Amino acid sequence: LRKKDELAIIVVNHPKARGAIALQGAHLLSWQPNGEEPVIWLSKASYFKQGIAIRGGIPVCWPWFGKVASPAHGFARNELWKLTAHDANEESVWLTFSLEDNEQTRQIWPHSFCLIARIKLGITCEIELESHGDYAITSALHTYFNIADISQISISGLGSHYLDTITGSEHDTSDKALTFAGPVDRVYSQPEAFSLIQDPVFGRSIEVHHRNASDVVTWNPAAEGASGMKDMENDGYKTMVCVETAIASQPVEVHSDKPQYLSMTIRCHKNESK
Ligand code: TA6
Repeated sequence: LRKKDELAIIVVNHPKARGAIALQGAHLLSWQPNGEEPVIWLSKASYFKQGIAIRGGIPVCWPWFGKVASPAHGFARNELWKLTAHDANEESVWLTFSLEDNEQTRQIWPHSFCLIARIKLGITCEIELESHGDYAITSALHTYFNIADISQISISGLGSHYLDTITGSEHDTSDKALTFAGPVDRVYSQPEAFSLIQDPVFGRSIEVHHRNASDVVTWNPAAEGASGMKDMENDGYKTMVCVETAIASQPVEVHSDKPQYLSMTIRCHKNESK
């Protein structure tokens, strides 16, 4: 356990991968499988302060996604979680975190709940979020990926229908892949089982497998968006892209006799020739 400014951070050092997780938010800050460039992007200008969301990594957005209420993306990423279990073998390390309702959360959202996050780090990275209680939620594993150059990557597997949250309009597209020439903020509501980020400069592709997600959200703020964010350096947007495993377009019901699961697996592949 280490401290970065105000936050307690668990550092993982394993023969197959290195990583770090903040107890605030059960927030994965980094994951680097052996022999790879870091896969997860973390803003150099992020705050590490109690109650303030970290910029980058994998924020757990829960019990809502977006700005439908305050705080944006729900309160789970701003709360202090408990490490309840951890273990390791030759292949990976796994850690379990939990968060339950408290006075502060009940003031924001009047429900009792238990939230469990399981994080497994090795040659793949897996996160599973398990919600218990009686309520409806939207949610996301808001993953920031580390890429070489936003103008050169493409993302496929997103499906043909999306809501452009910048303009508020819905679109059908026949584009096989998404590329970036300006701000992008989209909710794809008919995604394939996995998204594929092609990064020709790093010479790799990243598979993001989504489970129990109705949507995949893609986001890059471009120069204009980044300049308005104090916790992102001006050119920070060039080396990040968010591909988010999400329940965003329609809330899901959670019942006490049936927990709700949202999960993803990330895996890197080196291109044949660089
Ligand atoms: O997932 C995309 C998004 O909802 C964007 O609209 C953008 O605001 C981003 O998330 C970051 O949100 P945050 O509350 O962390 O600043």
